[in-house]
Amino acid sequence: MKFLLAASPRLVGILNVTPDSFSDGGAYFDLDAAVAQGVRLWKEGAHWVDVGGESTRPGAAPVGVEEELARTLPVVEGLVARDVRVSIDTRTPAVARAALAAGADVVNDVGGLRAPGMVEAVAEAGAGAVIMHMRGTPEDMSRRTHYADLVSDVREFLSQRLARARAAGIERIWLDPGIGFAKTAEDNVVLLRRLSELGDLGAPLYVGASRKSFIGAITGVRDPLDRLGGSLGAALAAAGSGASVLRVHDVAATRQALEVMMAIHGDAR
Ligand code: HH2
Repeated sequence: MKFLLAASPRLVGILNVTPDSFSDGGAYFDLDAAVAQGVRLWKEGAHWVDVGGESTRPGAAPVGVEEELARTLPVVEGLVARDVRVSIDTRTPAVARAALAAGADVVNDVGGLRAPGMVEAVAEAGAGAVIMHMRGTPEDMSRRTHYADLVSDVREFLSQRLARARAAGIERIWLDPGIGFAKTAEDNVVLLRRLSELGDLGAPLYVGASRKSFIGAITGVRDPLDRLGGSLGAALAAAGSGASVLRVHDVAATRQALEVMMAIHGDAR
């Protein structure tokens, strides 16, 4: 494997304000606990704290707009008031608009900005966007894992959504292959192995592999909270294949792993 790293990837710290997220569900389902965790991730070196109010684990049912707003908006406000840079993890334009009005910097949309009005909400606010590949919705995506050609499908989707976002005037865009979204465990491994093939689409790459179930499938570790080692392995592999942003639960540990990797393989060596 050949590494050439111009710069260390930026880290996004995950903050799920949900009762049911697959690894941190319930832990920050309280305003004070959520804001404290967001500040902690920021101090550990996150470039953004990604606030989400809807679990997107396989099979998860959608949350209503009012509920998603009630969960996320006070947390976004609390973090912005503490000078934390925030991204909002949502598929819902009304939630995106409210979070951006409250000072969020980026919309992270696992739906790839497909909801009517989402592209406009991001463009009008002058915000950045993460466009992720998924098929269907979290509720039905586990049944939509049959691809004629996985990497081509992901490339085609991302490049079409990128063109649409650029045409609307969105300038800061990251592209995400959607690890764990309508993919088998093997698909996730293939996408990470071939990540560099997405590097010429015209926008930097964003990868979220932290604690996901393919790590359990590889290692046999069942509890997501015990998957730090596997998550670091995935983070380093993604960094070595050109990812510019890594979305992680464990910011301090990932930063430490990247510092060592950069000292060995970075182009400043
Ligand atoms: N993964 C999750 C949520 N949002 N956003 C992007 N851009 N990329 C990802 O891979 C991604 C994401 C799912 O992980 P998590 O937030 O930890 O769990 P849950 O969806 O159960 O809240």
